[in-house]
Amino acid sequence: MNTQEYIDLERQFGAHNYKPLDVVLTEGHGVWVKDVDGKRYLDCLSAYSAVNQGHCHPRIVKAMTSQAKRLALTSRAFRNDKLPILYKKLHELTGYGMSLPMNSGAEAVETALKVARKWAYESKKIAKYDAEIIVAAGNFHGRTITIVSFSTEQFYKDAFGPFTPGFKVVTYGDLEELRNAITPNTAAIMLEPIQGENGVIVPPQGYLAGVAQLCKENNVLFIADEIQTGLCRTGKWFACQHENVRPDILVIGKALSGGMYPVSAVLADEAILGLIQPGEHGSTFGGSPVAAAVALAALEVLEEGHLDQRAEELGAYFMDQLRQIKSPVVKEVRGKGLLIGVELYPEAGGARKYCEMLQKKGILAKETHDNVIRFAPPLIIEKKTLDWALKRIAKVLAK
Ligand code: IF1
Repeated sequence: MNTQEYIDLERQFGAHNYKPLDVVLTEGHGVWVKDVDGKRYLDCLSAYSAVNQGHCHPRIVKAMTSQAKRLALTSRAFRNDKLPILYKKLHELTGYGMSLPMNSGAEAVETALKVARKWAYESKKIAKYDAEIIVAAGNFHGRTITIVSFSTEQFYKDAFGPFTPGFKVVTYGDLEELRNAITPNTAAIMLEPIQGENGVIVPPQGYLAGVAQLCKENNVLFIADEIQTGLCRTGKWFACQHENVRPDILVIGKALSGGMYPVSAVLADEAILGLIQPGEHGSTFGGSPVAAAVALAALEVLEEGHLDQRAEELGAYFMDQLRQIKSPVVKEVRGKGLLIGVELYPEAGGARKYCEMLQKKGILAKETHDNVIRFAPPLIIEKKTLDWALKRIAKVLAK
């Protein structure tokens, strides 16, 4: 079958909840992917930062296939011999006392919200059910009904009410507004350290540290959604570390499996995560032997390849070179590490068109909102490959 035949089949029988670029991929190794017509592309999206380690990393593939042959799933009704090893690894890497494994990012966010509410009632002694959780305008935390309840993007929620109460929205980056929004009933504030979906929005310097300080002063939990920014993407293991912030609850996913399998987790100390009692929360697949084996390998690849440093160095280079491109359409280049947004002037006619031009030149990138092109290649990318891409990006942006 050729590209068009796959697209037609998908259009006929698949729900139309996406409008992907018209490229049908069939293979991927490292930073390169290949389509069904045999054309090769540089992946500059990394499956929204799930594939930080590169496509089909041999070590993660091996961990997954050998575990799949041995024991794939026990459910949490029985124990398995891989999950404790992952718990220990997460503790050693992050210092958090405990973790709770789930599958998708949205499930991990939901888990963090449940944990924060339980902490509010049992530890902070907020009256049931008065707990409030503060979130930021422009947030993206997933697609469940509770999560879209506090989205500020009408399109994500409009058709899906009634909504879950208990959330309050403040302007991202505005500490004063946050200070005024906190009440004795505030259980937590949940933020992305960089807003990915909102167009790679980096908050003002000192914002995250300020949020952490406000949380401390008011006995409020700081939940960091590092599903996209975490695991080396921004040049540190976690983006909060750019401001020396240690969130009370850390939510991770995506690259926790190197893209091999959905693996997410919520990390916190025992005073918080220890409140969850048997039966209060769970998942059939979360923490399966395959998930744990895959996550362990994915973490080892990040660690041993020093992918945090690579992201920092190559990201600085990539961003600097992007800024030097003489283009009539580029308004701003921003980001951290290898999470980069190139914002175009609205008069340019939308980022989608530019992503399609990049596709023709062998680069896959994805627009976010209308006017931002996101560049987030796997962190294993080499400088010479970035130079290859920059030449082509410059040509496209010159138009
Ligand atoms: C889609 C965007 C990225 C996330 C943060 C939680 C989740 C995500 C910070 C939920 C997921 C996704 C999901 C994907 C596209 C994507 C995305 F374009 F929508 F904005 F990455 F930037 N927190 N991000 O970024 O994780 O449940 O999907 O595992 O189409 O929804 P999930």
